[in-house]
Amino acid sequence: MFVGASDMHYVTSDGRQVLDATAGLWCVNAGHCRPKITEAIQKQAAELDYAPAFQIGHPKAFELANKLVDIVPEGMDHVFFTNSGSESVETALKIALAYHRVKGDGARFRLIGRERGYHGVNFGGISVGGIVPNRKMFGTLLTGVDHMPHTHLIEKNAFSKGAPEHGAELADELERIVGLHDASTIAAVIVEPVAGSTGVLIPPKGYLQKLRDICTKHGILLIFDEVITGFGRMGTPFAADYYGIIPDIMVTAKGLTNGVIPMGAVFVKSEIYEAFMNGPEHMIEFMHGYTYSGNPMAAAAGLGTLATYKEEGLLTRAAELAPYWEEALHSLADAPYVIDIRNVGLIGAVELEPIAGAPTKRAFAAFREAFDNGLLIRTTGDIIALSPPLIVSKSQIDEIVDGIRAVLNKVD
Ligand code: PXG
Repeated sequence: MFVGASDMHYVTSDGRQVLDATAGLWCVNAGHCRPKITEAIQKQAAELDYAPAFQIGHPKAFELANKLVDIVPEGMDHVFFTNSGSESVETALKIALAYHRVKGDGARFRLIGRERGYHGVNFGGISVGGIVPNRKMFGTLLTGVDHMPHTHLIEKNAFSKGAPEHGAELADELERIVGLHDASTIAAVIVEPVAGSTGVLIPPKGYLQKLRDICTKHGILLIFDEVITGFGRMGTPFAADYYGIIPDIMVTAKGLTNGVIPMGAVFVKSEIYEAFMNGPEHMIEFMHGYTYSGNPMAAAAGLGTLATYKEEGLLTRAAELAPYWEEALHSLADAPYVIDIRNVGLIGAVELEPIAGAPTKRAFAAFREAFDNGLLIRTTGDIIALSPPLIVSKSQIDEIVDGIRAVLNKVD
């Protein structure tokens, strides 16, 4: 149980400090309980608690939308607010389907995801996602979905620093899928630029550009799910900036409000927005929206968060720390059980050899041991995933790495 938090640390119910190596769940990018965000929420709660999200507006939602458009990749000019990453994913998939339809291309109904992809837990997201336990319990899911292979080639790419060399050819699988179904039936491809939840799978050199080229060639929308990679995690504001590849739709949440108030945002290119704006004036253009879309408190939290990022240079700070982070993490190569180490920006993963017949057991033991020693890590399968708040210091990076080494020396 956590009962308090400040900057890089949580406080447990028994009064211990725990160093946060995961930014909560990849969301507290500016660190905990930051004053600008706290004050913004407090002020908003007393000023305007709620305004209807349909027909009525309030200034903070527009102010936030305009500020966001200034920092997202060029051309992503319009924003749709949601309340989570999962809702952002559903929103993006629905925009993609409806966009083709309003253009008179409604035969494009297929959505393509990827194995080991994570796009939240709602029906669209688990359908395009590629996590078997998240899918198998829930019936037929969305129809008309296909999946590209994942890019985790550990035999060829283990211990790569930054982008792995091998695997760009896996993007050609999209051509195979297009060949199977025909491009005229495919609405969109959705990928995480860097897959986070399934253990930090970094795209091989050239892979994302190939996806972009194939989508462009066939008139398929490319959706980047930047719920984890957005808001400075890569050392650039978004992974689209890091890779120099602009998607057609971008999905965000988490770092948008520093995790403090639930909020997500979906960004689209102008041509997508304009395709819906056909009037008449009194009609709804896109039949989708949430009671809490652009909620005043969330908008205030978003503005406080963006102000904090700007003042402290946090959307690019990870780029300065990335070389140090890379060296520190890779120093764990000789620690017990380590079979791969991966890094990009301020994201890292240490993959462990599973205990034979008991997958995840070793990593779970490592999580508990780390927690007892005052370090919060995240584990998924037998992978330790790391994503500290972007305010982390070099000495705290050392503390994280030394803590993991001590844990691996201790667990069976
Ligand atoms: N897309 C991506 C890429 C995500 O990582 C979601 C969508 C869904 O967001 P919401 O806000 O609906 O949870 C996510 C969420 C973990 C972990 O430790 C990651 C997420 C959520 C919970 C745990 O890997 N990512």
